[in-house]
Amino acid sequence: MKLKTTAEHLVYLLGQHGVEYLFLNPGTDTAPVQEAVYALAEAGLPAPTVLPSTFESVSLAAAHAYYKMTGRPQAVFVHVDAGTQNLGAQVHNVLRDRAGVIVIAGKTPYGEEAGSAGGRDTMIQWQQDVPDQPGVVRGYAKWIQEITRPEMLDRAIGRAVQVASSAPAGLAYLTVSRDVLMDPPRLDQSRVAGYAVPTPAAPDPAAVTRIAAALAAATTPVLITSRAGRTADGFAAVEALADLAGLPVTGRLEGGPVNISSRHPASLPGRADGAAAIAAADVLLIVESDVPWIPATVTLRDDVQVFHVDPDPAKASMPLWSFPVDHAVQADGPVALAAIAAELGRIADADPAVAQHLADRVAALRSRPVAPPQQAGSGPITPHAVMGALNEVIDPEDIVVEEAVTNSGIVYEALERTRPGTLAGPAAPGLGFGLGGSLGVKLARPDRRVIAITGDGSFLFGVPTSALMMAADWGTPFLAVILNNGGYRASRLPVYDLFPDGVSSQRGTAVGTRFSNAPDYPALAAACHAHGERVTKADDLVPALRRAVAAVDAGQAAVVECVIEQN
Ligand SMILES: Cc1ncc(C[n+]2csc(CCOP(=O)(O)OP(=O)(O)O)c2C)c(N)n1
Ligand SMILES: [Mg+2]
Repeated sequence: MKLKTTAEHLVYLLGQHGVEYLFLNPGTDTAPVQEAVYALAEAGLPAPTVLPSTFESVSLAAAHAYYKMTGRPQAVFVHVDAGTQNLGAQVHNVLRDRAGVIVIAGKTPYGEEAGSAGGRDTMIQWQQDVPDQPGVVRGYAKWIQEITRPEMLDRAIGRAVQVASSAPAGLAYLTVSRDVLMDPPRLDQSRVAGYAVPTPAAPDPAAVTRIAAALAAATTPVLITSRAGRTADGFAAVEALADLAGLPVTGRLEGGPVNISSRHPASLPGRADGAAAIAAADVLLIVESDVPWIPATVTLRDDVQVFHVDPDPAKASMPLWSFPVDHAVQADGPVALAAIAAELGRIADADPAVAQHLADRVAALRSRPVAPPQQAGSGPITPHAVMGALNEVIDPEDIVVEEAVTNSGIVYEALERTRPGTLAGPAAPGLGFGLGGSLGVKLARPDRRVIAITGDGSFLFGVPTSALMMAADWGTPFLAVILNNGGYRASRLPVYDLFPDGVSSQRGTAVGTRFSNAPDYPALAAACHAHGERVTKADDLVPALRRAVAAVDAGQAAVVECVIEQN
């Protein structure tokens, strides 16, 4: 194998470590990498597919979403400190959603003498030399490394993939200067094998027995989970335990996965229903939920037993985290849930009284009234009407990327999502995930239709010009449904809450929260090669969405602006 530069070795190694996509925002620092991509192709050597990006936060959201769908970290190459800064709030989302991604940033060259290969040759290379480039992501990255010598490369890339993928998964940040990328590669001791990613942790058997026994004896147990449904196995385990134990399931996270079918009798998607069930619970089983309830609004029973299962139950990345926990178990949520269900099944098999008790709880859950699916209806458009129209137009297997902010609750209550893996939001509040996230989902699941449901503010945070351009470039069309309420409702309501008699309440508005010069969204879509629609009446939702879906199915991105109440 003939590799001429460390850059060629780097790109080659990424592929050898299972990285399928390299999202690239090039700059002066990436010249050796750009040449490497063509050189490897010319030599017929395998390498990741390079996807050109025109905004870094969009590529990071795509890599984040790709990890959510596949469990495989991808690489985002950004330009020195400036490109790292443009990753923006998406580094927060990666941390909080435990997404494995590798960010590689160029570092300004060290060499400045004449003839230094890759050394400094423009003024900006002094300007790019900042005291602490990794400091930009230090509060969010799981692991940081600079590749200072060609012989480090194997270890750096192997470790980056290993660390990014290990639970809790996260951001691995590598920097490498252009002169190191130009160095001859060190292939003599190259090793790809031996960077095993730990398998998901199984729970301590004694803890499983204790939790199963508590569930067997409980009267009003509740399962709180925000992300156990992140895998198909986890989704199955949640439903199996709910079916066996008559266990209501709450704790859904805005932008989180489908943990339980919206048609399942144990599903409690409403915040108020969830809070009431938690307050009445004698046993709380928290599985992979960072914020199981809001302490200011829920008072637990004095005799409640709280079990907490998480790959990282100490949550050291959250300085203030003081939810009361009686028994903490370090384990993968889906694995633990399956083990708990199996153990509870054994207890019930051995004790008819327990079996009867569980059957009674299941019967009580099944007797709860389940509302019929939401429909579009007619009249002015409400967020409920949009969900009703989507219920009619989209397929159960379509994947919805949710970033609906103040309408997020309505998405979970009114949009039917019955299958695992059909919801994929950021699961964290750094706005701007929706569009890039949809690109990543579509890359990972080219056979599925992808639908982003975003607020108008979130749509703009998603850098739509870049994201729609990238959808056309990458061949990853998606539908963006904008819930246009004329601005930032989420930033207005807290002003009214804190100052019910304040000036803002009296004026019926709050500074900085209404868009008076919003773009013409269908025109914006058209300018970016996408199909665009504006809908103002509920009756028109279904036909407009059908036209948009047809465009997406034919390979074009689409934007449907739904004009809803500006309250
Ligand atoms: C990157 C980023 N900037 C600012 C915020 C603060 N913020 C939270 S919600 C919100 C408004 C979102 O507007 P929109 O998507 O239209 O949803 P709406 O509130 O109208 O439902 C803002 C600005 C944030 N979460 N993330
Ligand atoms: Mg809005």
